[in-house]
Amino acid sequence: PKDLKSLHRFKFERILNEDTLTHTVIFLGYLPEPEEDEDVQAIVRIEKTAIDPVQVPSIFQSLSGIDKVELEQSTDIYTWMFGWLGPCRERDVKINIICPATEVHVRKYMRQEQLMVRETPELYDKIVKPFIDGFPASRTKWVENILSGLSEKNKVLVSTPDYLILPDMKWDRKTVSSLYLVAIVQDRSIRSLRDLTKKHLGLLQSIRHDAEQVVHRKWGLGKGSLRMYVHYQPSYYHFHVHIVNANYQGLMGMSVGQAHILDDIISLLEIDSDEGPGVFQKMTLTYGLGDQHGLYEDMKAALN
Ligand code: M7G
Repeated sequence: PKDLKSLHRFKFERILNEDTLTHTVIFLGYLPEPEEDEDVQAIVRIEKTAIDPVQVPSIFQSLSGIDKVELEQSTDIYTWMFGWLGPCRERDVKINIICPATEVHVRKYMRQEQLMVRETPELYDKIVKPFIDGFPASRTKWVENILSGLSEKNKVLVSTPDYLILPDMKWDRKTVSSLYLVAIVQDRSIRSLRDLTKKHLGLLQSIRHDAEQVVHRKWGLGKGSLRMYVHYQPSYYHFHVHIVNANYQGLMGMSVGQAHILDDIISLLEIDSDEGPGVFQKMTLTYGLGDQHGLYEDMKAALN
């Protein structure tokens, strides 16, 4: 099949595979073959092409190439929506807008060189803790808006006095294979993984349990279908857990060093001693830092 006419003769049978990360779908079906009487089996892999930087100015720069949008959510400085590039089409693009964007946002989204750093408890006290304490409350306003019911209220899936579970902004709320939820805790004193102690075991176990229950109830996902993790360093220093479909692999935020699996965190706290500082206050945490990250210069200097 080399032209549109022969493509139109494709008889679809079933989907062999789909991958939301690479934007591909693979069909099994049948196509006519000139020499054969009957149609023959055919595999068709369709991949959405990458956004071409040369085309970007004409289609996207003024955003005028976008024909239609459907607003998904708008909260604080974050808005996300779906866009169509023409009539009679599947929705083409997901559009995330940060406005007004701070310098921290600009730096976060820039291409960056990574440096692996080892954060000892001493470096945490000297460099990282003051950095975290220096963040203005406005940075996590979106979190406060969710916790107080000001935004995304109708999307909350689990609500307890200790935490909420709701769809992450990264998810389209439709494609189960890329399911992405986030659990946000009420306790503002847990700024990051570093603050977790044995006393938080119940909270973490309960988040794990509720996440499993809700995805089973709502989407029929069984045991073992979720990958739950905590970022260190996170972008937002208000404790939250990423809850992702186990089959949705290779995401940006899944790197070794950055994503700490919730089950391991729970296990480490379970075997931790009851006396003195806990394991996360004592351990050296190693992670990659982008050269635009606010900690980069100080942590780099500390390497030498
Ligand atoms: P993180 O580990 O602090 O940073 O995770 P990351 O963005 O580098 O992963 C914060 C998580 O919260 C991310 O998965 C975001 O997609 C998600 N998130 C961020 N904002 C601003 C919102 C929001 O307004 N609503 C929802 N539902 N999720 C958000």
